[in-house]
Amino acid sequence: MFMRIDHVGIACHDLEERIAFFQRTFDLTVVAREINEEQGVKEAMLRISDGQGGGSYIQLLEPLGPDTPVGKFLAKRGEGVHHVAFGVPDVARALEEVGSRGVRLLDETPRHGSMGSSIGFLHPKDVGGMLTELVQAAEGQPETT
Ligand code: MC0
Repeated sequence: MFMRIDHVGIACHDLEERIAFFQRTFDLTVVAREINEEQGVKEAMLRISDGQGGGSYIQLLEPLGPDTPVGKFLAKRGEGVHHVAFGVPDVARALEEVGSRGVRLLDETPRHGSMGSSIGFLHPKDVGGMLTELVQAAEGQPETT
């Protein structure tokens, strides 16, 4: 079902500060920035690789407010890894399959994610404590070719 790790999402208080850290420390480059109102985040994608199975990224996430998933996470746990996202060929089908195997879906149907992708989240309590995202890359993105 999983093709690759699409991205690791990292929660931070100050997006610009965290981007600068990843750029100067790991020589990563920002390839996309977005405000996703539905998810309550301002985010940046930093490319790690364009491997044969598709790209992989670090996703830096700053909450748009305290009453958002990332805002609540920061208040409770502080900065750090917020979720891991796996690339799948068909996110609607993957959600249906995983749901049928007993994992609670936070999204019954796919939502809009970074860089035009379609995404769905799985409940962390059903995945060993790891908030898990499934990602289907947008048409035309290297991930789907
Ligand atoms: C909460 N929990 C986590 C967690 N957030 N565990 C691991 N990783 C996380 N990130 C744990 C809590 O500690 C708690 O455990 C239990 O899950 C329920 O959490 P809660 O605090 O009672 O509930 P909420 O209201 O904070 O909701 C948590 C939940 C929510 C994961 C359901 O954040 C959610 O629906 N997330 C999916 C959407 C999302 O995260 N969007 C932002 C990224 P205990 O043991 O205390 O019961 S958007 C994004 O990333 C997009 C742009 C993209 O990739 O393209």
